[in-house]
Amino acid sequence: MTAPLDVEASYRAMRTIREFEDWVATLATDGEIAGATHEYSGQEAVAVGVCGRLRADDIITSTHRGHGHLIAKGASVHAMMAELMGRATGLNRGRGGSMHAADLSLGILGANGIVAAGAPIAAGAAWAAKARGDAVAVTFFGDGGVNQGVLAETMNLAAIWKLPLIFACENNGYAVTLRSDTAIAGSAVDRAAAYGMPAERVNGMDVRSVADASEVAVARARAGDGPSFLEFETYRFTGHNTGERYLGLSYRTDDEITGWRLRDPLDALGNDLPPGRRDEIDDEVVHALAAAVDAARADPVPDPDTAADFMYADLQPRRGVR
Ligand SMILES: Cc1ncc(C[n+]2csc(CCOP(=O)(O)OP(=O)(O)O)c2C)c(N)n1
Ligand SMILES: [Mg+2]
Repeated sequence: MTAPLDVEASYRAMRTIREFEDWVATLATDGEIAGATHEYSGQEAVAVGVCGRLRADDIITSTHRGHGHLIAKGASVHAMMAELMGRATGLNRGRGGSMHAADLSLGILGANGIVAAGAPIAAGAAWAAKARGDAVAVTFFGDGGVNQGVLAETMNLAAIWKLPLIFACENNGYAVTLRSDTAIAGSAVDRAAAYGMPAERVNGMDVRSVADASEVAVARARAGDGPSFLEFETYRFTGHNTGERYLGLSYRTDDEITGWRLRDPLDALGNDLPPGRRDEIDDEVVHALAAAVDAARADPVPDPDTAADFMYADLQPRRGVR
């Protein structure tokens, strides 16, 4: 038996991610966020379902499409927005931006601009966690990450070392414009199963299904029984990044997008809330995000004289060197 879902908290978290991404699109369009940014809208049930089954001391590694993972793991929306807007108050003092945002105090070992590169980092964190106690690690990656060699290497090590690691594959159907069903030979879950770990395909538009599958995988990892692989079937409602809206690409049909929008994870769960409660939460989230954006706008940018600060960690003196 899996634990019941906290419907209100899960809906609030998903709504917060959606509102954050709507702001990101606006701010990127207006030039208040520099460059293109990858939105997570449509995939909220995955981040919230997985992270809702983690403890504060558990670890995640994220991707280039990372805002949802970070918010679901508890990152401050003000500090994230400030980070994206290059402010000194940002999660990483405005130096990382969307694809390098991290908060080690929350077990967030970072978004990552390199496809699947979070996997070996999570494996190392899982190895350390196993040596210290019973924390677990989750690595998020997309269908594009499935074909990266580093993922195969990491799955092998995780299985052979019985690491407390969950491979959370978000199959949103595309790697940029490349359809996953034309790119992945065989299937992602069959590949994972070949390493001797449980591997399952899960409805990634339904937060309950995600949470239930995650709970089982987390319990297995915490008990010392090793890694699991979960392939979440999901969809990104917007383009590969905020720049795609100007490109007029036709790799997805309107019918396809509309069909997936009918499965919006916020509607699926929002309908379970008592009458009127959904509107109240929506209002609260809208106000909270507007306040976060206002605060970030008012925050200072880093002093140019500090541009070279924080480039290197303070190293321990080398042994034998005085
Ligand atoms: C190793 C590597 N190869 C190529 C890229 C360029 N790139 C950035 S995102 C992306 C697509 C990733 O697709 P997927 O893993 O399915 O994630 P999604 O964008 O769908 O969330 C690619 C090819 C990269 N960042 N890293
Ligand atoms: Mg993808």
